[in-house]
Amino acid sequence: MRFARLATMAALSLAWAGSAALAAEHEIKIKNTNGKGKFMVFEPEFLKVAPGDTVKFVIVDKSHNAEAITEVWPEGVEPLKGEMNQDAEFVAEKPGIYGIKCRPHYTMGMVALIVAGEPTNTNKDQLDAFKAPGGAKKRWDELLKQLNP
Ligand SMILES: [Cu+2]
Repeated sequence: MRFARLATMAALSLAWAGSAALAAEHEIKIKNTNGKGKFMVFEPEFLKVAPGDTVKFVIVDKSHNAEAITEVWPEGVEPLKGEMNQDAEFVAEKPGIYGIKCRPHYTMGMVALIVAGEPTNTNKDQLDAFKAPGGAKKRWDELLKQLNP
């Protein structure tokens, strides 16, 4: 009994060390077009990651940036604030839903949604309260459909 418990704890700590070591890096491209009639896009615009993973934004076309939609951003995680025409990255340290926008094209719908871990036990209340501005609403709603297929 006692041995079994020790073994379980050892297995758990190994699993924890393993997941930290395996933190992945994801890439989202920042582009003028996806080549399929959609303009001012993050590609991909919806991404599932594991907590602790790094998400990197890569400038393909100029006149864009990537930054946090602070209304939809897990508490305690430093909001992303990429400069114009600069690659940027953040670590999705906590499970939750991370909203991303391009500042100049926000109201044109240049947004992305990143989900770290299980979305149901996180900042979903933020998401429910959030209203995407102007022309961003249509694409935001499309992203939400991917969140709750
Ligand atoms: Cu943009």
